[in-house]
Amino acid sequence: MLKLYDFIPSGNSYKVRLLLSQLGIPYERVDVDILKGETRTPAFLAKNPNGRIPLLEIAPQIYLSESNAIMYYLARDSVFLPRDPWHFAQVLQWLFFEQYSHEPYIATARYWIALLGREREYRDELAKKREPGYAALKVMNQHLATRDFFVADRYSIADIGLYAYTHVAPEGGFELDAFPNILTWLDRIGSQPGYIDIHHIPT
Ligand SMILES: N[C@@H](CCC(=O)N[C@@H](CS)C(=O)NCC(=O)O)C(=O)O
Repeated sequence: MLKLYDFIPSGNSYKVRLLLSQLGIPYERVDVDILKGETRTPAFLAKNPNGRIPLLEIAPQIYLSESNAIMYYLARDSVFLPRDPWHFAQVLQWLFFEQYSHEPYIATARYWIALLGREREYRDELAKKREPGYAALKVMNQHLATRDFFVADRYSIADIGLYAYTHVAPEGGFELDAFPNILTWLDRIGSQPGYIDIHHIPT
């Protein structure tokens, strides 16, 4: 059985939990508390030298890291990943966008404020996250002006990848009210079959 090394508040981990739920794939969940340094123990570093979750054990001692790579692995033969090269490449485009232009700003701000509770301490660093974070939201909002989903007008792992940290962006101080297309899209994602919210602990 697949084993997911996971931390419930993590948006990167949530991408994988949400996809596994929607694929109906059973798995074992191993809680790794990043706030207690559990990703940096010798035992965990032997599994993922990069010291981060999510981490998927696809067979005994065969590990895959990086949330978006894990989503690709799980979704490869499913309706959540288009097969034709043009749409497949667009899914990659949005997943790379998420990791380079979105997550470093929106997720990091949430981590400092909501998970660490250190808004005051990180005030200057947080200020630097605002402009690029809002720029990413603007790009998403524009794209969604004429589409229901990010690629090929079908729900895909591109949507899951972007949903994970966008829907909790206000926890990092990013207000979404000025982005009506994003708000409608968030509702649309929340009504997909098999949807679970980020707090849901799979049994
Ligand atoms: N690019 C990676 C980022 C993974 C990541 O940053 N994981 C964080 C939690 S969201 C983590 O494990 N932090 C613990 C640490 O750095 O020790 C992905 O998409 O999976």
